[in-house]
Amino acid sequence: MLFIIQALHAAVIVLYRGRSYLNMAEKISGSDAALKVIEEWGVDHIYGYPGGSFDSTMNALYNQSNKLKFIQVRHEEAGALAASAEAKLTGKIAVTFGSAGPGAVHLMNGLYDARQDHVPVLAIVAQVPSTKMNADNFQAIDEEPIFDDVSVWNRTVSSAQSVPAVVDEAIRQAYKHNGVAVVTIPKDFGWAMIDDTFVSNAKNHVDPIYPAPRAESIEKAVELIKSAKAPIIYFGIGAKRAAKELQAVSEKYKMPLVSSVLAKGILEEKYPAYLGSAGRVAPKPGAEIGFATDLILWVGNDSPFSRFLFNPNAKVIQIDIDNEKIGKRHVIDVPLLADAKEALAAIAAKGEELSPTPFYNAALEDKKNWNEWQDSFKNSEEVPLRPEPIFDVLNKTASDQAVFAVDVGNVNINFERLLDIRADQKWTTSGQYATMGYGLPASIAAKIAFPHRDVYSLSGDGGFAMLMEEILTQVKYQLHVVNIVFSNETLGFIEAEQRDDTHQPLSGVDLPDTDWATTAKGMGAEGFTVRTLQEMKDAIKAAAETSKPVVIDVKLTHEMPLTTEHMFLDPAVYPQDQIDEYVAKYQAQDLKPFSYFLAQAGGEQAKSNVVEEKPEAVESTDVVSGASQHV
Ligand SMILES: Cc1cc2nc3c(=O)[nH]c(=O)nc-3n(C[C@H](O)[C@H](O)[C@H](O)COP(=O)(O)OP(=O)(O)OC[C@H]3O[C@@H](n4cnc5c(N)ncnc54)[C@H](O)[C@@H]3O)c2cc1C
Ligand SMILES: Cc1ncc(C[n+]2csc(CCOP(=O)(O)OP(=O)(O)O)c2C)c(N)n1
Ligand SMILES: [Mg+2]
Repeated sequence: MLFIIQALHAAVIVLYRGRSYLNMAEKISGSDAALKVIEEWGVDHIYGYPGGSFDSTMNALYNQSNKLKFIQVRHEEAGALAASAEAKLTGKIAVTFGSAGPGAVHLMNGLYDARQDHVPVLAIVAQVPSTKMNADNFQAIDEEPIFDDVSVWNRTVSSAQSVPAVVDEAIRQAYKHNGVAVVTIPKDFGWAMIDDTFVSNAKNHVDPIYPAPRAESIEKAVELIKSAKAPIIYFGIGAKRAAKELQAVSEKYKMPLVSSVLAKGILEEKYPAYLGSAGRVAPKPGAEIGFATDLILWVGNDSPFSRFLFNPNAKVIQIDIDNEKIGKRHVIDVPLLADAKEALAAIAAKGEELSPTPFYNAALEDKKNWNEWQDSFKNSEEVPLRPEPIFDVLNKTASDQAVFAVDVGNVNINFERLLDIRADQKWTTSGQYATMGYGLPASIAAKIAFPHRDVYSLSGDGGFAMLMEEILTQVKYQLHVVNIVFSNETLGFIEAEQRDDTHQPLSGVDLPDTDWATTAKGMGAEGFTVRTLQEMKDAIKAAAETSKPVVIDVKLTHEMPLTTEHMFLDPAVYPQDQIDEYVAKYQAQDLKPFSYFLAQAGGEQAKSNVVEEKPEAVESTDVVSGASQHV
């Protein structure tokens, strides 16, 4: 009996071994399997910073360095910001990582940037070995809860074998929800050898299809446009594939265009009916027009300030692909749940062409007046320098393919107003999250994603100092980025708020004069200090002649940019002494208010710049300009 049992047992073992021999898969480490999936999604580099808990994945990065390049940033925040910027610039998922504990926490600021600007980013977060988790060990923190808010999807891998499937799922979720997916991998799962059987379907991934507009809604929209006296188009980044259609609607129905800040670049700056953005950073025509309109065609725009920037009584037709956004920022009359390109094309195809109205003609004249005023400072020899000559040099020397990585501060105002963006140029900033320190990491991402384009980072002296260690990353990878620092020895954007909004004594905004050129040289980059227009021209020329990263420290005026939020120009609204003070402060003698051009064009004075019922939250808001809601 015993013999029979032993024989059966032996037979089972032979059978089992035979089966497993037949099915035997190749083995791969958990971390190698994770990286293989990332590569299959078309990613060829990954930003991060090593740590002991990430050794297994660093080993895999070493193994696969011919397919997946590791970009060693000098702060995990910069890696996450670079990934976010790259996703904004390319529309593709970008990947970043941090080691357990502090490395993970450092990622947070950059991940929030991706969250707020709705771009797909994968964050791989290391964790101590599974056997050491949850038992008060070195660098062992409960990572999942801290990533909950920032992410659209956030999981800790629970077995080595599932690592590749979980990474694949994370990428799908990041694309689906345009946000941050976080995968936390305990160190031992990264080392463990697993069956190399996972197959990703990345190459068959498809973009979503958005609903077509309803015919009856298009008809209603066209009727409203035709009966309006002062209709405008207000578009956002959601219209990025619809430049032609925006122009078609504008030209057919004679509607001036304004945009969100992020939508700068969808239309070329020189397009005559495009008045720039609305809001605090806006040029004057873009800031004024919203209070003179009676109908807004609101396209792919979710700007948080927008409800303060327009006549609250204006009618609104809103186009958006996301039903959560419909009616969110303004009371609306016609919802169009549809892709911007399709809905605009349908509107353009529908009605008869209209003749230019006094309102439309006034808008074009307003833009001309503003451009001439800005241009009058282009050759200014004022010292310390005004921003206009600096941006004039950039407009003349940057190529048609240039990429601009814009930090947060007054540089947003100056870039918005003074950089004459061209069709093939690209730019990025930290839009809704608005984090200082964005410029340098974003420039690294731009140069890596587009090595043949000329790349500029533009920062204030506050923003530059926040992540300036990333010059070392530019040096390490020989990234020829031209970094321009606008040194005004103040946190200017906040100084202006303290002066103009809250009327308080300046508090905590002053910065010391710093020699950024020497600092850059100490890090292995080229450095130039610019105090005059000629020095700027020389520095840009020298920058083109080196392959090293370059830092150009522009010693800028301490004066703030002209405020279009608290704009005292219209004698029908403001007392003359207030106008005189404003004009003298900003050398604005040649600027005329929109009402002047409207009267010239034979139009009626807009009543709409008087807000009939002030919303509660705008108690301190200037009713004509929609003053600051920034904090
Ligand atoms: C210092 C600073 C100051 C700023 N000041 C201003 C300011 O004064 N004015 C200003 O405008 N911004 C300002 N910003 C930027 C601001 O914070 C927001 O980031 C920006 O206004 C959002 O722009 P958006 O609505 O175009 O983009 P998002 O917020 O990304 O919204 C895009 C919208 O488009 C929709 N969409 C996407 N795809 C499509 C499609 N195919 N068809 C139709 N709809 C689509 C989305 O559902 C969403 O509703 C500032 C930023 C900084 C850093
Ligand atoms: C991380 C972070 N901290 C604080 C702020 C608030 N903030 C917005 S702009 C700004 C000042 C920017 O100063 P600087 O970089 O010198 O540019 P400037 O406005 O002087 O040109 C500050 C403090 C922020 N947006 N991000
Ligand atoms: Mg500054």
